[in-house]
Amino acid sequence: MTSPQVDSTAVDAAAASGYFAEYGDAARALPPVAIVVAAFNEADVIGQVIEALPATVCGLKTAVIVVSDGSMDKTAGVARTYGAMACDVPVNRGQGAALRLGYQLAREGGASYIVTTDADGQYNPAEMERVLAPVVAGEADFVTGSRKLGSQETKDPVRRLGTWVFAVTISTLTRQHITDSSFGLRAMRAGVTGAVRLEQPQYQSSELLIAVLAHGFRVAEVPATIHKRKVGESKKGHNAVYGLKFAGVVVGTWWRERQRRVPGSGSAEESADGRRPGERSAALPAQAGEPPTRAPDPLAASGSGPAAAPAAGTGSAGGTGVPEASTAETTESASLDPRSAKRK
Ligand SMILES: Nc1nc2c(ncn2[C@@H]2O[C@H](COP(=O)(O)OP(=O)(O)OP(=O)(O)O)[C@@H](O)[C@H]2O)c(=O)[nH]1
Ligand SMILES: [Mg+2]
Repeated sequence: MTSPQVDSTAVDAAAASGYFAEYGDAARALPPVAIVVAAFNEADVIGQVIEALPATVCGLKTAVIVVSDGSMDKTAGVARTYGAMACDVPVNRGQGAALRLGYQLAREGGASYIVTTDADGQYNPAEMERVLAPVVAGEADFVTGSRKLGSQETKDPVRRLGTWVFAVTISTLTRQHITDSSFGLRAMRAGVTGAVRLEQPQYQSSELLIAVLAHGFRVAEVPATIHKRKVGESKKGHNAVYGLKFAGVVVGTWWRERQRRVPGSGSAEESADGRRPGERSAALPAQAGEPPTRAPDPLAASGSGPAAAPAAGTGSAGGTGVPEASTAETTESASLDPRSAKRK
C-alpha cells in the first residue's frame, strides 16, 4: 500500500526537518555507523529488533534511524522507546522511499557507514560485523549479505527459485557475479547512497544493487542468514505480485543505467560524483570523521572479473579475516537473540 502521487521532495523535507528538530545534536553528530531501518506497521516486532541491534560494529559506535511512513500502529513510538531515532513520515510511500530518506538523514548526520536491516526480524544482527568489515577495511564500497552463500529458512520453492532467477538475471545483465539481489542486511560507505540514482518507492533492493554496480563501486557478497518473518505479513504482496514488480525494477534499472552511456561514443556519461558507468572505482573520498581505511585491493577495483567475487564460495570477504559463516540453518531465535551484541 503506497501513495506514489505525493510530492516526495516536500514530504522528505518536512519529515527531515521534524526529525532534526526532535533529535537535535544527536541526529546531527551521528557515530560512524548509522543502522537504517524502514518500518511499516511493525509495532509488534520492532522493539525486539532494535533491542538486539549492536551498540558497536567493527569497533565503531552505532545509531539507529527508523523511518516509518504512514504506519497505522505505534511503530515510530515503539522505536523511540527502544532507543532509536524515529523519522515518522505522515504518508505511506514504500520501503524504497523510506530507505532513501534514511540514507539522507544518515549522510546529513555525518555517518561514515550505513548498515541496513529490516524491521521484521528476518536478519541476524550478529552478522552485521561480517557485512560491514570489508567496507571498514577499505576493500569494498558496498557489501550485501547472501542467502545463497549462507542460509535461508524458507522452504517455499517459488521464493527460492525467484531469488536464483533474479541473481542469474542481474549477473547476466551487469556481467558481475551476484548470488542474491534482495538481501536486506547490507553495508556501504555512506557516500555511495548519495552518488547513485534511487527512485523506486517500494521494491528498492535491485535498483540499489544494479545502480551501485553500474557506477563501478566495489561490491562484495558475504554469507548471511535470512529467517522467515515471525510477526505480521509481507508488505509487498504475495509471490506473483512481488516477483512481477521486482522483475520490472531489475529490467527498468538496468536499462536506465545503460542509457547513461553516451550513444556511439564508446564512452560513458559521468555521474554526479564524476564516476562513469561500469568504471571500477577507487574508494570514495573519506568523509570528515571517517576512520582511515586500508588501500583498496587493486584486484577488487580493477574492473575485470566479477565484482562480487571476494566472498563467493570462500566464506570470507577478500581476505579480511571476516569470520566464516555457518551454513547450518540457524534457529528462529538467533536473529532476535538479545544476548548477541545487545544494544543496551
Ligand atoms: N517505511 C516503510 N517500510 C516498509 C514499507 N513496506 C515494507 N517496509 C519495511 O521494509 C522491510 C521489508 O519489508 P517486507 O514486507 O518484510 O518485505 P520483504 O522482507 O522483502 O519480503 P518478505 O520475505 O515477504 O518479508 C520491513 O522492515 C518492512 O516494515 C513501507 O511502505 N514503508
Ligand atoms: Mg520481510
